[in-house]
Amino acid sequence: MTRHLAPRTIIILIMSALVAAQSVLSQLCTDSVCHFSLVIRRTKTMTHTRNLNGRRDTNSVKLRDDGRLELFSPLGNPAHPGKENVNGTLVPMEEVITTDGVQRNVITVNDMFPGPTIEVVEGAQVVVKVTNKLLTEATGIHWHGLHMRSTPYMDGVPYVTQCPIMPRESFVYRFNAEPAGTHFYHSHLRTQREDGLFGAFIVHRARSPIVPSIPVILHDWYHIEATPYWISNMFGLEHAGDGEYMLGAYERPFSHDGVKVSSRVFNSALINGRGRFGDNRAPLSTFMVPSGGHGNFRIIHVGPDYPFRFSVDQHELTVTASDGFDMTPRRVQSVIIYPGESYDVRINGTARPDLYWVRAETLRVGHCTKCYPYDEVVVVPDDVTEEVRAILRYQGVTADRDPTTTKRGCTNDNPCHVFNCPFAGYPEHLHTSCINMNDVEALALPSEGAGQSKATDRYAGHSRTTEAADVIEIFLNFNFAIGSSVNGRRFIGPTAPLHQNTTAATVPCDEELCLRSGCRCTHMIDIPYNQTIQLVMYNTFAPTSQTHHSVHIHGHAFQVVAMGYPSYNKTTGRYMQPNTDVKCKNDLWLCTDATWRDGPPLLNLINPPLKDTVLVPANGYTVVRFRSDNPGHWMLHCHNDQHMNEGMALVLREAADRHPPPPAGFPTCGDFTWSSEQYQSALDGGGPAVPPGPPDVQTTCTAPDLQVIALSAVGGAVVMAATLAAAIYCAINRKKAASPPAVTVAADAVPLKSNVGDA
Ligand SMILES: [Cu+2]
Repeated sequence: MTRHLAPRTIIILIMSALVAAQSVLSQLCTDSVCHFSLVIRRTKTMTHTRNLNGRRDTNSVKLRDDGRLELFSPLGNPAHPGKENVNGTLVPMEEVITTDGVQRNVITVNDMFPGPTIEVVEGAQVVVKVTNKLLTEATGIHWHGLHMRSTPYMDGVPYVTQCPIMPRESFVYRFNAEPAGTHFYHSHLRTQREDGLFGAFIVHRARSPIVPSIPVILHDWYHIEATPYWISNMFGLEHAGDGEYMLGAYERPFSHDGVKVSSRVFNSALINGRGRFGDNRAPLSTFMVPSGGHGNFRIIHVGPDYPFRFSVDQHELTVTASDGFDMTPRRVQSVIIYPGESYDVRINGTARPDLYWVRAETLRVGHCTKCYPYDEVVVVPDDVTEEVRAILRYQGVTADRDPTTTKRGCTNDNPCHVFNCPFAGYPEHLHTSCINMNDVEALALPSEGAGQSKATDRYAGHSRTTEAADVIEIFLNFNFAIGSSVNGRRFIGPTAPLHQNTTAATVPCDEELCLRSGCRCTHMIDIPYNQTIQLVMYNTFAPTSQTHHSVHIHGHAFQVVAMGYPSYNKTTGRYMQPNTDVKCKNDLWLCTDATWRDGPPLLNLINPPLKDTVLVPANGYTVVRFRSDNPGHWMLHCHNDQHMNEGMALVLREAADRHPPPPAGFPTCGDFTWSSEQYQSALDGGGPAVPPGPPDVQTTCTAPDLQVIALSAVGGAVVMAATLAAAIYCAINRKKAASPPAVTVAADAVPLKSNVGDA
């Protein structure tokens, strides 16, 4: 019988004896059933609301040169009663969502940015009522890193696991808090996460004391909201040329390995919702650490695009876990974190009591002067800095100023170590070495069985064998062959949750077409129950493999059993030749069918690290394993927002015959259409008596998908051909549509031959 305890949710501002964070509100619940309420709405940054004569008065806020915030109103003069005392009035920075000091619209959760941290104990039943108070947008919250065992329809992916939550509606999520560790929640509806719909979700290990910790939420930040950004770039992508907010080819940032970091115009970044644009004096987040003590930081990258290298001046980081899973601690100077990942790090207060810079820098070292082909890129170092800072303050230090610290140097005698590099190493002269995820060992803990995904062959030893009876190996190509895609398929999301089994809600993949020339479809891969699934996620075959990806799986964690890197020039750190372990079986460009060239590489099956989001290096590959013991529809996608939305995603339909049905009354949704006969029957007063028939013949062709993609792909040279192809496509479909049975023309399985996209 379910225990219905009175909710005893404790609202606390994290102010432990050990460590304190800036303005991150935590909701800690240690009960077996925990209730939370999240209210989603939009607001504007750099505004302040005050009570004035019994009414709420909202004004813009100006950032002064000294970093303080003052109210501002163009109406602030004696001619406007009630506004006389607006201009120049100082307001506490805690009462303002400042982001980077530039005003724009954002999404808040419970009026907070980032949203409140949810903290529960492993095994608790978590009940979250999400209320959508957005004006016109639907939403849905994904619980990133939680496995939703037995409740896959609670995974929070609109149109995949549930209907979107419409404006004014609420939806109650109810699920088990498992596994323990650092996770987060965020909108999974298109680009909504970028605008602020996120927060940390901490699951404390059962039967262990709750150790105070601080979420450190990283976010690359843009001065244009996600929707207009997306419209602009979709316009660019679909009409040849780059979007308004995309960098031109010669402006794009590159990392040491000669791989492009991003195509987005970098504005700024935020740590727990705060940063600075340029050299302005916007308030920054501050973390406190006791001298001689330590702080436990839970770093989460919720942002859409740029990876960050996180460090604290003059301090070592001890990395203890990633994506919630403990690993053998490693002491490093910095950790690189990609969108969707989390890292737990301990920082010891061993330096002189003072203020120190906390830094999250992008991987930019320069830009390209020869940008194509990707294996011949020439990168020229530049002094463009892309970073966000926060402040580490030793307890007792009261100085009200910025830190003046610098990073410690890396020398031959005292080299630096970087955790989770996307490449094999740094240029020699930097005296910096990489610890890659395949160098990492999981830390076995007594409660491993409960908290960590039921790992496979965990103590079986290193192996080259994938022939075991229950290992199913699936090769997945992430190399941008036709833009953001997996195995030559750009994902088209369904129009109704998959458990509804609405045939018309998905666009089937034309396998022959997808293999031959690429396609757009609702890409689903069936995996049987209770097998070891080995995913080989490869990103090879230049010239298209020009970016690293961070791939996230829902419903599982996986073991990272192997990673393969390209070859590098040791002096410069530059990429030279792609890894050749994976061999294409068909078209080299698309490579929708692949295998191992000489059998699988050495797989670490002894103590591989567990993660739910992992790097797939450019011109290399990553091999992961999980046990298919959690029936459901699970997204697998790149956590770069643009890549995902362009189609670098698929659904794993795991144990299709064992999906638990959603509870009675679970919302349903989907497309609606009706026929002329039904319409006539309605006019005649017959109403719904006529059974639903086929919809009307569609006479307007929807071929632009074909046309615009071809246009964007290769530019003007094929404009005429593409236009002609589209015309033929329309003509054929009109002819088809004119003959019974009538069909709608869907944008299905459109042939693609493009290298558009990326970002
Ligand atoms: Cu990606």
